[in-house]
Amino acid sequence: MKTPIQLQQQNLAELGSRIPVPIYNRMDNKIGIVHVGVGGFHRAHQAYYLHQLRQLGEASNWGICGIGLREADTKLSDILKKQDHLYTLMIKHPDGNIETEVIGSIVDFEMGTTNPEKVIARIANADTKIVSLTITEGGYNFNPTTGKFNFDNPDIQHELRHPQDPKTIYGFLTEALKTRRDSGLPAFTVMSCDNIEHNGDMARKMLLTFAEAQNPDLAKWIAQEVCFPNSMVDRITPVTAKTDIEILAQNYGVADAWPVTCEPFIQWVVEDKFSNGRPAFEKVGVQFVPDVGPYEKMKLRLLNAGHSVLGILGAIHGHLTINACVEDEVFANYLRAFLDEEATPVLGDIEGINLKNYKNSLLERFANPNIKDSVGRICSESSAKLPKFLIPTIHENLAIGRSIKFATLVLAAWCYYSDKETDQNGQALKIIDAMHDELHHTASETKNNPLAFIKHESLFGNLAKSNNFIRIYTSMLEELYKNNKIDKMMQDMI
Ligand code: CS2
Repeated sequence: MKTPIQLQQQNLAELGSRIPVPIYNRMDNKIGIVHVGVGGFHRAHQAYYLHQLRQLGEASNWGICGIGLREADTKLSDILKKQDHLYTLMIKHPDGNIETEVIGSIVDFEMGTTNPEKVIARIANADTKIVSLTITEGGYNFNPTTGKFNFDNPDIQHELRHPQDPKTIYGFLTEALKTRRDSGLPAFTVMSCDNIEHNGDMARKMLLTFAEAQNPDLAKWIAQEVCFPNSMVDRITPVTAKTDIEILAQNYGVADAWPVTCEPFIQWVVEDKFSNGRPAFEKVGVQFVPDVGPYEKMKLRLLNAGHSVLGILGAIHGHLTINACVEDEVFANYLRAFLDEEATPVLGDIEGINLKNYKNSLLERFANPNIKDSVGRICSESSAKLPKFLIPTIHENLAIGRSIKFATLVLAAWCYYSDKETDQNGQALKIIDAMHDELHHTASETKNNPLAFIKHESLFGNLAKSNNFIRIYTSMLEELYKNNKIDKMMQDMI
């Protein structure tokens, strides 16, 4: 066993005999991209693409400065600072092989909670050409049913009154854009990389709504000067486990406090609309297209919704990982039935893509036994995910009188899960959701009122008013509350 070497810039040469390390000079890197919301996904995706580009000797003006806007980001910020912003990517293949590589494209990190002025200055700096976002589906501050900006959010209220003390992405972007406009600098591109349909359009609409309320003149300038490309991003990135840190230290001799693990598959499809230039990402496999809409819809309604189907049903059955779900024939067949009979018919035309192959590849990716993507990660923040991934499929099928049963069982199971907070064997479930308390409260009224849970219009729209939906949903709830086993119910439907 090798004694692990601390991951740090000064040790890169030595580490290079153990695993691949950056061969470019990180120190001469200008910061061209400010990325808000650095989690595992950003580090496995955009930062990895950029790292590959730099390995080719390109993109020296496009270093990344990470930004954290939540207290919870402090841990990663501290770890990255100690490691000179280096981290290891562990790409886990289905055959057990792990490709490891030190990634060097992130070169700085700032916390908006403690250093808001520094963050504003960094975004307003002339070198910054792109501000990219992975702030999660819930971070856009809109009501998923009405699509309206949520002005009730106290942080939004605060920054409207105190533009110089921003809290959310909207406050930081407007303050930095104002500084740029006032000093005659060009705007930057706002590039959303979240799993939201028309993510760029959504970011634009929300930012303009906020800016109009804060400074209508500035809003006009933003509308003219800032581009918001839509994009589809894809790479399954499970939560890093303690064992990953141990494997890296023991088998590769690298001491990294927070490596990132991911699957081999990677995809990024982006609209080529940038206000102030961009790296030549096409050289490392990024697809630039005029309209990303069909790709986004396909990915959200098949992959992400597929995850949620396995996640919620798997959670109450007692499966712990996504691969355990698809190894279970009932779950695999059920997923296939949902994808074929409900998700696909309302996708519309996806030109140039063979959907059958795409769905086959999803099942293979979900089955990767080596990444052990937890059902808990998939179910976390379901209140932000299901209205974007799954519920639109129900609405669209209802409108044309097609099957809704496979998706509806997921909503009934979500109610049961939110009420009981245990699986069907009585094991406690750890539920992570910004709406946890409200969901638990309404779900626990189900016994007296079977429609209590789906009354949240902001999540379910008007499903509670559709007789067709109510009939299927309530009979499923009844079975679940009689403690009929979920796998038996699924088996009977396929
Ligand atoms: C997952 C996504 O969070 C979820 O529910 O579906 O994180 C998914 O793994 C990624 O979007 C894959 O690109």
